[in-house]
Amino acid sequence: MNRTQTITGAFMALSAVALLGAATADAKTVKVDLTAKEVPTVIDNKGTTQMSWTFDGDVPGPVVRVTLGDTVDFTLHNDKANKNSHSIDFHAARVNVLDQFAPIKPGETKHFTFETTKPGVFYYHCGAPNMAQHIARGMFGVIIVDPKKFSKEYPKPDREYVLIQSELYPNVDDVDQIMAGKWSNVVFNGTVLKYDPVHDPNATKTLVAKPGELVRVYFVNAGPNEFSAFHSIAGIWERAYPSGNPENVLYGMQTMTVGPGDAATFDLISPVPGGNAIVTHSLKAALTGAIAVIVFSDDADPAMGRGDNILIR
Ligand SMILES: [Cu+2]
Repeated sequence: MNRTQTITGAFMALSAVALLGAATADAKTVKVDLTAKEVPTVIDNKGTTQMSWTFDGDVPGPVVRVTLGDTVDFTLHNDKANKNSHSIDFHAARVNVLDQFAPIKPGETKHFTFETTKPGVFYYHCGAPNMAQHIARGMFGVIIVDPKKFSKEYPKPDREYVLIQSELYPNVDDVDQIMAGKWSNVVFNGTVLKYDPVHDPNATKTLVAKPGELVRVYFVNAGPNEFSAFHSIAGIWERAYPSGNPENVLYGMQTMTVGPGDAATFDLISPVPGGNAIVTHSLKAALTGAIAVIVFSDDADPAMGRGDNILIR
């Protein structure tokens, strides 16, 4: 090796160290605690409740949000008042299903860490048996792994919303009914027509944005059984990103299939004031409850679709 090669080699080694330093310097460890709670939750705009199984008492569970490269320091608590074992399955994690994702009994805790290695929008859910029942009763949520930077193909949004599709079953104690897929309603964010005052006069909320704003929807299909044909009535998805990965960019999509257990990110811009209706275009599902209205107006509440208001309770 001559002197130039030696110096070049040494420089490259130093550069690699510097790059590694840069890559890890801003990576954080994010502590996440979730508690499995068996509690009643509201399933329609009239206030009807069902005996749900939840993360932290809400359906869906809390939004977990980190940046690519962050380490999630996770603890699951199974509330001692519960009657059932529960677990966690993070689709953003690469671990051992028999260890980290194993169920724990009421009163127990499970702790593990994982590094986020892919950007995007990922499902999390309980995986305790019968898994279909634990999901149908409400044990699901989303973890968003933001990329380190925006790009031309993945621009900074003006507003962000989370929508999670799932099924409601008439009798959540009836595992056979759930396994047969005999749901009564397909819903977004746990409630029938939660953001649809057009079809349900008891609905009080909609999603909002201004005309021309870039609205980013993080969509999860929790299932447990139905596919989603995700569509914006009177809109066109500007871009769609399967699994929410900025490298998976599709342009000008009208409808995109998102299977149970999958997730995707969708960008929407309305050039005009008025409304779009976000649905699964599988109409037997939409017309039982999976419709969310987004209202575009110049006086759209600036607090909506930002910060903690990306999942509207
Ligand atoms: Cu569970």
